[in-house]
Amino acid sequence: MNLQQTDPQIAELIALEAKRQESTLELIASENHVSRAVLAAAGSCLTNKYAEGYPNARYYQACGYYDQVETLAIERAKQLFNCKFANVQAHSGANANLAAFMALMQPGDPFISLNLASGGHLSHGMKLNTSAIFYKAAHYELDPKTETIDFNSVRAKAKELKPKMILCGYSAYPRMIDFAKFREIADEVGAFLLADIAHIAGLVSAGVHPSPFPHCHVVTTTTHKTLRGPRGGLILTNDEHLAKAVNRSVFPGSQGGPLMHIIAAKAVAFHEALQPAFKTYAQQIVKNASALAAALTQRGYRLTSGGTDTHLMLVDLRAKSESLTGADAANALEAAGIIANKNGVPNDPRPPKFTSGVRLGTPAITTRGLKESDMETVANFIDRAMMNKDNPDALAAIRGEVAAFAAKFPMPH
Ligand code: DSN
Repeated sequence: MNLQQTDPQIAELIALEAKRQESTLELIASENHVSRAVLAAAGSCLTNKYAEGYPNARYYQACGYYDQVETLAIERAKQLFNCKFANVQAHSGANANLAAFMALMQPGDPFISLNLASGGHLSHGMKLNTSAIFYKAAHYELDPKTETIDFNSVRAKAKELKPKMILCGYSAYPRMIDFAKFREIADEVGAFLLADIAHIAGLVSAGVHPSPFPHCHVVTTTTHKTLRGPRGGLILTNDEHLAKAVNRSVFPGSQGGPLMHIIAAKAVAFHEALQPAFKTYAQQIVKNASALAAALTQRGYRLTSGGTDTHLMLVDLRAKSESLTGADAANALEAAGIIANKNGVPNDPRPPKFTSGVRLGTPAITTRGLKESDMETVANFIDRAMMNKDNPDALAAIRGEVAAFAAKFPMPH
């Protein structure tokens, strides 16, 4: 029996969600639209089996095809990121970070990172997360003027705290990361350097953002953001000893059976990312972000750090309207068919529930085929929606225009 016959309620909800995705413009910087090939692998019979262990060393029988699938995923990941070792089993970015922490540190060891409020991630030492519960988290800062990484602050914190690990890589940081500079500081204090490239992985693999290798000891990422694969994690290194520690930290350290259907889908996504077309795609993501940033600036919005080098931008709404919160803006945008998330800006006086900013990203709309010339239209929708946040009729009218515009850009096949 198919899904429609077995469970019409869930089938209907999935169909509605597909319609929602098609008729809106997805600007959440961490989301994307995967290919049918990735969807097929993720929805395959590989979900049926346990394959605890690693290729050719499993704890269950009949893993022959799973060994081949995982080996393909590993080999493709290594080729894509030009490194020697890959673990493709991490269920998510947070799990990948947990395993990397376990491989690089002992419980109680100190590390430094950028805090969540300045653009970091909750798995980088947010007080309620395992990263802060089991390790000693401290934070370096952004330069208040440039709103970019303050390397004086990184060096000062590193010298003061002698961390076991320095973490770079962020969730809401629009500029390129200077991995070499981080490594210089890590070496000065004898720390490991961990990069979480979850947001920029697709850009890195396409050579549009500098690689964390050879500078970083370990690199973690998700596979579903700019990399355009299934929801999941990935851990990379060039160091054989660390690779073994990472493997142990993933299984049996922090996970049980791998999600083999998702690992197959990761392999498919890596294959797609190795094709020349993906490089063009990644370049277009950045061109679109830059064009959208310029169009918003022209309309009176302030972007933190003055713009973007990547796929995302952080809009500080206060320059346009002192009373417009990130929450208001994101709600108005959703009503107008533009999907984005509220986001704190550096030193945001408003709490995370409201914030003074929204984060916008171009990976998903670029997958749908939007180009720089379309960014004026997108900026116009965004501006009109936010300026009409209290006018439901205006928002409904914009929603209709957005749906008609989105219909011109089909989902990937
Ligand atoms: N939730 C992701 C993001 O939106 O950046 C990070 O895990």
